[in-house]
Amino acid sequence: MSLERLERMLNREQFEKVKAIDNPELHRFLADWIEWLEPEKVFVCTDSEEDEQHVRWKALYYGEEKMLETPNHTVHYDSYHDQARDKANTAILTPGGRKLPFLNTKDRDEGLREIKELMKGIMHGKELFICFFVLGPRNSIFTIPAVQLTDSAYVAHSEFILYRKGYEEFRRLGRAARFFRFVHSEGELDERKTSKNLDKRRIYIDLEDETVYSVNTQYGGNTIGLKKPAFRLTIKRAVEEGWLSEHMFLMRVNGPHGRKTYFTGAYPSMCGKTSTAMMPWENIVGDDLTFILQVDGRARGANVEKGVFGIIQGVNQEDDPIIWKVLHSPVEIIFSNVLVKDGKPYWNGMGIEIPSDGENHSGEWWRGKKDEEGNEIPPSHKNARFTVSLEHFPNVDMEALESPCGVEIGGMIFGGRDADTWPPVREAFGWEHGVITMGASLESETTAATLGKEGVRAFNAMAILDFMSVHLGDYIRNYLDFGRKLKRAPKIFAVNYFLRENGQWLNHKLDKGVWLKWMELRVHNDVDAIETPIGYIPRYRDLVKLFKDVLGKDYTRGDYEKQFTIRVPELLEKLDRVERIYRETVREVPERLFEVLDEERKRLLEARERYGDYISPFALGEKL
Ligand code: SPV
Ligand code: MN
Repeated sequence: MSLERLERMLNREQFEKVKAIDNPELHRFLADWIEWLEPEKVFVCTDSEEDEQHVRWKALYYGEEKMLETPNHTVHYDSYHDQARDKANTAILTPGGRKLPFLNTKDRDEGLREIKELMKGIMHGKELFICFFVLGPRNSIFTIPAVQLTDSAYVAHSEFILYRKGYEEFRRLGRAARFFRFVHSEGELDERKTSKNLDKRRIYIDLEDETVYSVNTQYGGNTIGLKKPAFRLTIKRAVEEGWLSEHMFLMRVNGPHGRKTYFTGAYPSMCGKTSTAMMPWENIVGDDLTFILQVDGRARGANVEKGVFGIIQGVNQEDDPIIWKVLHSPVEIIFSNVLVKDGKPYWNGMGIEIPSDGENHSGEWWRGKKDEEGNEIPPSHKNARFTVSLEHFPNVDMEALESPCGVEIGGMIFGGRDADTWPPVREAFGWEHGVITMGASLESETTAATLGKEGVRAFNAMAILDFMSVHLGDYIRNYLDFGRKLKRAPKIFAVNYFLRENGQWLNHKLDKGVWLKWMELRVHNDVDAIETPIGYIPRYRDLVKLFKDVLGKDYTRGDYEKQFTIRVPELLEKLDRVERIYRETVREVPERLFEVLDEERKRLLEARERYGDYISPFALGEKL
């Protein structure tokens, strides 16, 4: 039945491609949506280079991307008001609109009705791309197949860069495929080829059918189905099935004598996640999303993706030599929302002179140009990005990237943007302590990665709150259970790159390279540490050596003392804030969470009795 409908709607060549997949459920889904969206034509992407090339060309042909001077480089613009994830118009569809803490939910029936209405006939005159990808390495314990429908060749193009092709995987799995579905339309476009009807922008996540709908937007975080839309679906599956789907990078830190130790790291957007994973002397596996499964009592991780949709602001030759080099080589890259002048891309904080006019996310741009609210428009948007495959990075760990069993995780890091509370690095006493006082207690100042005010301290458990799709209490319970099942749990660490004093940063951008090396040593118990009320911190002498070895820098006692002072009043206030959130807003959480927070509070109060409000690491047993 569905096949007959598809045969009517597709040309012979495209029809043969979908027919070759033995999956009636897929056929029904495609037939229903093609009928509904009413595209002028349909293109089905197999895994062939030719089909990928078709998509690349269509992005140029339809004007969603423009060529830059360097071969294989293109630029894409999103509407001036479509530069980040739209949290307000993103909703999880739940039966009866059941409320869940921190989540934007909407009644499922109503949401489906609304989104279908918005999408009826929306692809008139347009080409619909049907693409098949997988999350995780192909044919692995991590693999989840997914099909994307989109009328944006830019979105499809981005996905070819970011995900492993999945057409053959669909053919191999046939009826057994439990696949995700993504339906996207950029809607009507203006003369700049950017989405016009932003008032009708919606991103609705249907957990029941494992389908995400996205409409009247182009910004990647709203539209690239396998990225953040899929993330909501995988979090739900992970909690149901007892594994972890995390907003984490995955990287290799190189220890002494060729030792390889893998770390994951969860940080809210724009808090140093990509730049940590890109430390030039370490090796990247992934920069955004990691699946973690338990195999033989060990936590094993894999990158969900195979490319980077990274923030370009501040990328400069000195601090990010690898990204810089990749961005200046003729490999396939989509730049988005940057300034372009004479075919060259420019961005804020690139460390070289930027032209005083050109084209950017606001259209024709000149220095001093103001937006409707009278704010000066910078050369590039703060959330401007680059999209590139990881294979082009000289420091990628390809073996780990493609390993069907992932890699064993030695340490897990949680980090936020915090001006005054957490020290630059510390280690948890154990899994529970780390999950609760570091992951589940994460707070971070808001950034330009989402629409809305910046610089506001906000609770952001596991840096995942923007993407949460289940009750936070269930998510934390699953986390705690996951650790209990492990014979050897990864060590948990917390970092903070953003400590400030009188508006000045206390750390340099590259100091994180030292924290990573210290954490690597701690995973193998190669150095000891100072026990504090909030976990273990590094000894001064170990950091002196690491600063010298890693950065060639002298690390002063004064810097160490300032950075690693235990700030008891701020830490107690934070504990109170976090506890209040769990008691009053989240409510149903494992009791253990409150016990662990209480234990931490007791330790802090006792320490204050003895040492006062601000405790120097030297007072806690650090000797020269
Ligand atoms: C993030 O904001 O966390 C990103 C980019 O990784 S987005 O795709 O917008 O989510
Ligand atoms: Mn992210």
